[in-house]
Amino acid sequence: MDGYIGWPLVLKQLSLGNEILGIDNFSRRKNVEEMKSWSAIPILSMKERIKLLKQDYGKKIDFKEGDMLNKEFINDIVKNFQPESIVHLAEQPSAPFSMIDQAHCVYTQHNNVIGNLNLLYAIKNHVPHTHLIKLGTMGEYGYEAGLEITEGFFDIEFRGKKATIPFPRQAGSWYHWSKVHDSNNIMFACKLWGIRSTDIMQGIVYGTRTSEITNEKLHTRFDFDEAFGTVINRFCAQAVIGHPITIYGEGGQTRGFLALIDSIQCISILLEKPAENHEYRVVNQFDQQYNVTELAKKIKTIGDKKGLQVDIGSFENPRVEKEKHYYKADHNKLRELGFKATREIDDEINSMLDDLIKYKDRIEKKKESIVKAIKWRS
Ligand code: USQ
Repeated sequence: MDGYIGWPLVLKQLSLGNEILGIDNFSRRKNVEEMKSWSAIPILSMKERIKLLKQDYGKKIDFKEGDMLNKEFINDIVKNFQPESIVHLAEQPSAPFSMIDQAHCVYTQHNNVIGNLNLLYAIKNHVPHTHLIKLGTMGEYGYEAGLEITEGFFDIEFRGKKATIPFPRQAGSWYHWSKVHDSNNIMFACKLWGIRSTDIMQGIVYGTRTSEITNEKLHTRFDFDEAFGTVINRFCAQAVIGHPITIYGEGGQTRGFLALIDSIQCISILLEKPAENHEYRVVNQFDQQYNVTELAKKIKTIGDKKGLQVDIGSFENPRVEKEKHYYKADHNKLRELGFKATREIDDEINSMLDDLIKYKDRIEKKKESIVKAIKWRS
């Protein structure tokens, strides 16, 4: 509940009148510290956050510190709270972090895959009808095949036989593979035990604001270091301190993107409209697609108008990836369930830059964390 998406999701769900039990082991704060960085926008401690929420929501909000790797902890929580839905965001989310070395690779896959298995068993044992919403990633499909990407499954005719099978996964980092392993495990658990789950293939989320973030105390974290800052957020932080925008290689890498407020909207829709009993449902969750150079140019145009004098740089690509590729992915299911994007990317970049300018000093102080050159092949 302490992460970039978890916190604003809790705010949204409380505002809708739902009762929430949040858990976290604070690994995100620790791992960002390991990168010698911090959230550009200051955030309260969990103790302060809960105190604040209790003023408005009383017993509707509770929090327990604990680790998904502790199977007794997760079993007890699920058994005692008897949740109607579980949103599982508790994973190590950074591809570069997982590529640092063997220890970071193993930490990421152990944390993500075993934590997810512990949760699946807790659901099977105590709340078999609960709807599990699990955050996966568009990166599970990968960007190599040069084919259109469907939502989870596709129809195939092979040697005279027809079948519907999972869309091939070709992830590009140890982190992205951990999400593939999770997806396979969830799909199998749905078949084996008849539990129900929505596996979200989410694109890259950006932004600082949601409707419920109405004052500084309610801000969510905002990372910009090489491991935990994702591309638009990072580029905006760079623009604010006059650091050249770090385009890797040719800059033709294309991804699906979604504003933070719309990511929260999508998860809220999925909570309201759960998968059927026994169903393993996959949704592709993003709004628009852009390549990295298009994003840098947008940020330059908007930043220059604010007098930031944004410089677009070209950096040797530390990753192993295609720098130019075909990209077309279906993303119809959430729209069919009622999702409508509420933000234009230019407006969001504009408000993000305004929010970050206030914390320019904090970004400056940790600017060494922007380029750490975590080489994926070394
Ligand atoms: N990139 C740059 N310069 C930078 C940072 C990134 O050119 O300074 C490029 C990367 O080379 C890459 C693209 O931008 O081609 C996206 O990088 P990213 O760090 O924003 O995103 P990624 O590593 O794919 O991972 C992020 C989140 C992850 C989520 C995923 C969604 O960290 O949790 O699963 O986005 S997706 O990319 O759709 O798989």
